Amino acid sequence: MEDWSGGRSLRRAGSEVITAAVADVCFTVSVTDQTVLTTCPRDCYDACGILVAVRDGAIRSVRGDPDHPVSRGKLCRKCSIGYNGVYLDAEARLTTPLRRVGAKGEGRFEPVSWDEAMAEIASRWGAIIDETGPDAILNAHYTGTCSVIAFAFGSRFFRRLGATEVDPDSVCNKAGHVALDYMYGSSVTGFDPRSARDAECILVWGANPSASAPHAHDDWLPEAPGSVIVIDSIRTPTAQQADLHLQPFPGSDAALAFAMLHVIARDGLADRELLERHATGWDELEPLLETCTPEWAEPVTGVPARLIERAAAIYGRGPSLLWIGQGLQRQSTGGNVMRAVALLPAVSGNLAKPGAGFLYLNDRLEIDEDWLAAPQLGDPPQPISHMDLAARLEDPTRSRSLFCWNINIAASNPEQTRLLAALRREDLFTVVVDLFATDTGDYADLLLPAASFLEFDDLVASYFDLSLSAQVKAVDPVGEALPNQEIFRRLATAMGFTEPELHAGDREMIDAMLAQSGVIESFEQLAAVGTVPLAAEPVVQFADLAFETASGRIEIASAAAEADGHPRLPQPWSDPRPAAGRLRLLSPASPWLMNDSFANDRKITKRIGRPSVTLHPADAASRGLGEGDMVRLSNASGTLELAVTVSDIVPRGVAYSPKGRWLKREQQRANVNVLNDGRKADFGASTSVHGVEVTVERV
Ligand SMILES: Nc1nc2c(c(=O)[nH]1)N[C@H]1C(S)=C(S)[C@@H](COP(=O)(O)OP(=O)(O)OC[C@H]3O[C@@H](n4cnc5c(=O)[nH]c(N)nc54)[C@H](O)[C@@H]3O)O[C@H]1N2
Ligand SMILES: Nc1nc2c(c(=O)[nH]1)N[C@H]1C(S)=C(S)[C@@H](COP(=O)(O)OP(=O)(O)OC[C@H]3O[C@@H](n4cnc5c(=O)[nH]c(N)nc54)[C@H](O)[C@@H]3O)O[C@H]1N2
Ligand code: SF4
Ligand SMILES: [Mo]
Repeated sequence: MEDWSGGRSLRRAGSEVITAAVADVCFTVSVTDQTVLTTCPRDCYDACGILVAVRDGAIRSVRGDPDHPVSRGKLCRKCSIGYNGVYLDAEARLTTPLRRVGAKGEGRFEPVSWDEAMAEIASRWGAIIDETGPDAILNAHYTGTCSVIAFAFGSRFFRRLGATEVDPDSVCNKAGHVALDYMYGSSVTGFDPRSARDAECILVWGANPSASAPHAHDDWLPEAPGSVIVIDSIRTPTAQQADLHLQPFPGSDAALAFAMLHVIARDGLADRELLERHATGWDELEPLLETCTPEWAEPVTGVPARLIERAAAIYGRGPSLLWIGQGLQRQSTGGNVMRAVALLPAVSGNLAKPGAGFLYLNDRLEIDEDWLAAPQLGDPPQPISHMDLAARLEDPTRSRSLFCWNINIAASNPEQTRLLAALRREDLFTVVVDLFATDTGDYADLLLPAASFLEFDDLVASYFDLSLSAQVKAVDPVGEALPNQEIFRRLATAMGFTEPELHAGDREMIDAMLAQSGVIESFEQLAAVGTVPLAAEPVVQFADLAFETASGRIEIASAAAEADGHPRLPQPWSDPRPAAGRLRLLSPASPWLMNDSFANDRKITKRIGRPSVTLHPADAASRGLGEGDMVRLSNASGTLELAVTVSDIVPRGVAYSPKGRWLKREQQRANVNVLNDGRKADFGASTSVHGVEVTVERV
């Protein structure tokens, strides 16, 4: 990932003969094909460069751009199959607007025209606004696509409408954002991955790049000169490949962080000058560290004291990068965990110098957020959390319509049984926009076809690398499908909203953003190279040691957190272990799925096989279970039957079953979220899905 710009020539649609074998897909690009350079806009760290071979207006193949610094000619296993499979399958894609004719959930529809669909929405919403107010319309969305316009344009529309937003990040990573905001004043100003060249150590904490950032796993980490430490409750492939793996019990990471800080302070590795001049609260924190010895942490976290000593010594010496995963904070005290882990760079001085810093997510493209969001269009009502969505949808006085786009709540949200029951409400006017007929779509009154990223122009800003890329239209949208933003422009017209912000064209917006960013002059130039770095040289995180907190310093002690009802300082907490007979259930990213996308791809379905749960050999043995046995996972929210895999990649007391399966393709018409009670994390009303506990018994 070192070389971003060197040697990249400007390329345009060309002709070449290339054969590439990726996963189990083989492509042959013929001389008559036109190739289009574009970018994967999914919710993924990698933001791969893509080459699309097009012949006679149809896509022949979608593969990695060999010249792209991240993808290097290779897409991940899921996209190399899915983008050549279900994404191009006109039978699987939605091709026309649909109106429900069957019962809710049944998935029977008839085609209607876009004009009819828009008129129906405008008329239903007009009545709701008159009778109840626009806040009874719920806007649920997330990151189906992360390309800038397709992601952001809807927010302009819903702001004008006055709808209630379901806080998108609350289903994913909100607790972490809130925690890092308290301490550093920003959660999206991460390290520049290119600075790995100056790092003696990369610590990956609660992220699993082998699934969620495949190219970071394949290339970036192995090529980094420093040692790699992974702290993950599961021995993931990234943990297996690391120099050192610490395997704490889920939810015990704050205690582990405190023990590492104990070693760092004890061994003279604390950066007292930085703490004195640029942080608040070190004097309050240091006494808390005294009793948090590695010997104290060993039984609390399950990590041997000697490994804590080693990890703290290597990380503390530095320079070190700390990658803080999103999986880490999906715990009931996930906000506290994030604050505790985020102490490491501040206390050890692994900040503001080459090869040092931390990363949660990067959002470094300089575009005018106010211009993009257009706050002048109206003050939206108080958002609600995805954790409260099922309850809100149960209440007909507070929810009369639901508009879901860029998200498949039936598969990804908590309280699955309760949510589906609420979606069955005849009086809940439901509109779903997607590429496919998802489970959520089956409950829609109107189901609208979205164009895929291969079918329109946009911009993509990686949330890992400091880069900007072009999403370039390769072919016309399938059938009558439309990009999200065009759907919102048509809705604005149907609602009689005339504000120019709601009718801005894609090209106008792309040009404005490129001008604001100052990164490159024109979309043509960007499209020709695919991806450009935001800066020529690796950027040093927080180089000026200025922080956007109230004090302008790193707030180890946070008055803002205290005002929100949290402890002033991060605490050396750890969750109680599950009660006897229960296991902690982790349901993180699958390497074969993108959240719940691709679960309808034929080849991928074959690859992932039947749904399974991985148990530690001791937990399997104590229940008399062996490989392949069927078990029932249960708790107060629901039950799920799964096939057992026995492996010590999970610690004793932990069960692993990845997320993302489609309910309607499962025998039980449920997925792992049927077990998720939607309990909130301590910060940001955010998900604590990795805190779910279950009993496991033979079927
Ligand atoms: N048990 C469990 N549940 C989880 C998680 C977990 O770890 N465990 N993780 C949570 C997390 S981190 C997240 S982010 C959520 C994600 O959950 P979702 O947001 O539901 O997942 P995605 O598959 O990314 O995207 C949703 C839908 O967007 C559609 N889509 C793609 N492109 C477009 C487009 O251009 N326009 C429109 N309108 N639709 C498009 C896709 O086809 C897909 O159906 O799930 C959460 N749920
Ligand atoms: N293939 C694929 N890639 C994806 C996604 C996908 O679904 N599939 N989803 C995308 C999205 S929306 C997101 S948010 C990111 C998420 O990407 P990640 O940040 O990698 O998050 P997760 O996959 O949820 O979990 C990462 C790891 O956290 C570990 N973990 C869980 N609880 C704890 C704990 O308490 N302590 C410690 N130390 N470890 C813990 C899990 O074992 C898991 O290996 O990935 C993105 N990329
Ligand atoms: S999902 Fe990630 S790894 Fe896969 S093609 Fe897209 S950017 Fe690359
Ligand atoms: Mo996510």
